[in-house]
Amino acid sequence: MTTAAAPARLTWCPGAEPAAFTPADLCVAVGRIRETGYVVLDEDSGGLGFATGGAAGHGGGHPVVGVLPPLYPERLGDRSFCEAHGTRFPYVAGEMAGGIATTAMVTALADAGLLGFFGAAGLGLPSVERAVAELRAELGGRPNWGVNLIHTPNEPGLEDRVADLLLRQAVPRISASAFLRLTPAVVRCAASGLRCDRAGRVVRPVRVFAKVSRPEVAELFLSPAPAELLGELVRRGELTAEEAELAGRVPVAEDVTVEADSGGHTDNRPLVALLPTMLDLRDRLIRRFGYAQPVRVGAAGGLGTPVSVAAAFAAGAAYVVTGSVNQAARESGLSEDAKRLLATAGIADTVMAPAADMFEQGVRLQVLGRGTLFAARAARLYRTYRDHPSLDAVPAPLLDGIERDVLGASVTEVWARTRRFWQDRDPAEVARAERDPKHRMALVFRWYLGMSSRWAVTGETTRRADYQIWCGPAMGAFNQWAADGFLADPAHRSVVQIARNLLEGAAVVTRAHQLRSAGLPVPGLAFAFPARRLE
Ligand code: FMN
Repeated sequence: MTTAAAPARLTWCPGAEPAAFTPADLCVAVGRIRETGYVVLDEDSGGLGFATGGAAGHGGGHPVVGVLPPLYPERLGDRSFCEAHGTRFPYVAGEMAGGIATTAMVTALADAGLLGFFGAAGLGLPSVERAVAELRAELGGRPNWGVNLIHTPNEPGLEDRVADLLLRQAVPRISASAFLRLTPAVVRCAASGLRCDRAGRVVRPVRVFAKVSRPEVAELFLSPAPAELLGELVRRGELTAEEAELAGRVPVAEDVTVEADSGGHTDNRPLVALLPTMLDLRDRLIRRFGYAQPVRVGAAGGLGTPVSVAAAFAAGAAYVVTGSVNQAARESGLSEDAKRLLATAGIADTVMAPAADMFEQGVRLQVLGRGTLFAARAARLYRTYRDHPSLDAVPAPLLDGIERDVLGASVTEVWARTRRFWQDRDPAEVARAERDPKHRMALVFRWYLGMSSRWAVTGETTRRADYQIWCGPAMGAFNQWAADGFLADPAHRSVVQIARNLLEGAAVVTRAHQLRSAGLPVPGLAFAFPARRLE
């Protein structure tokens, strides 16, 4: 009878560097993410250590109890994300309204293998047209760039015109946001150009990303478009029968970004609670509809440090989306003066304030609360609007205070300016305001909300106390993390260096966690990744 020889045990011998056994040495070793790593045993002490380099074999040296393959930032998310969008990294810089996410930002991201969305919301159609033309000239047929299509229930015509423009100009990625229901415009974006390849797979030349914070809205985007909407678009000649048929087999969006507590519009939900709920919903809908292609859920909201980004990937995010932190980048459209205010934000320096676009409904959004009085002043306007039927009905002392402390002008002057603006943009608004004094009050107060964003963009320092700067807790977290490294200098804050550092750091944090869960004495400091210049 023969017995098989026991396989020789794997051992590791040091090269230039010894294995790391102490907490201090482990802090350094976790950074070697691109090398194969060995969890090794010190037979004398029984302690576990971590080694890279050297030589693994079957001779002397430390016994190897585990092998960790190289860990690349490129691979932290769902592999299909990079394939679908032609990116190197599973990373998106979200749109920022009013052109704060500039064309320069989108181009820099695309050149670095990332994906960015131009911030079209709040801009008139001619400005969006110019931006799209510029991006097309710069980025041509590349897939990794896009533009925001924001739901504008108060201006449905605008949503249709922006959708028309994006499709006409073959913008490859469209980020649909603020939708509470599907509209013909967003379904048309999702279904236009659908065709079948030889293997019978549905091919999408234009891909819609959906940004959602509620399961009921996520479900709409994770399901095929409703037959009635598709039928209507075919009848109108905006989709072919084949496109509509194919749209019935795929979800409206194959990339759904779950937005937790973020800058701007937000439901303030914590990512760790929201993301698993949405991942579960996605899985159930994949089973229900039997999709052949991957459907990805990405994470947004609160991501401003390597640890947060690592946590999002560890929780199953296919990709990550940042927003607030990119406002501090060199390429952001925000004024230098406002960027300096942002740089002082701590984790608790954000507040909720009335939103210009849904002021009348009492919708609020998250803004910077430090160094500006915008939130308190806007709240005063909202309370006044809610409690009075017209400007004439507002008691004189209250109205005087609003004119002096908030508007910085009389309501008569503001109405004259507002009237001129709406006369150009949508005369029906003027007609309505002249019939309905409560609506007139809303338009006057919304002037302040609109201008306060503009002042922050142009750097109108006389109105610094009125700056409206959308910002979530990610910014304070970023400021604290960035204070000690390469990104401490505002000149180093390019959107690409921010992204690359968040991803590189997330990979290091992931490695630190791998080692900790393998039983090594990894200290807390190993999870701290100081930013550096990354090529
Ligand atoms: N999201 C949109 O869908 N449309 C917008 O127009 C828009 N504008 C934004 C403007 C600013 C200044 C900021 C900070 C965010 C904006 N967002 C907008 C949200 C971002 O695209 C992103 O989803 C969000 O900021 C991510 O969360 P974070 O702020 O915690 O990083």
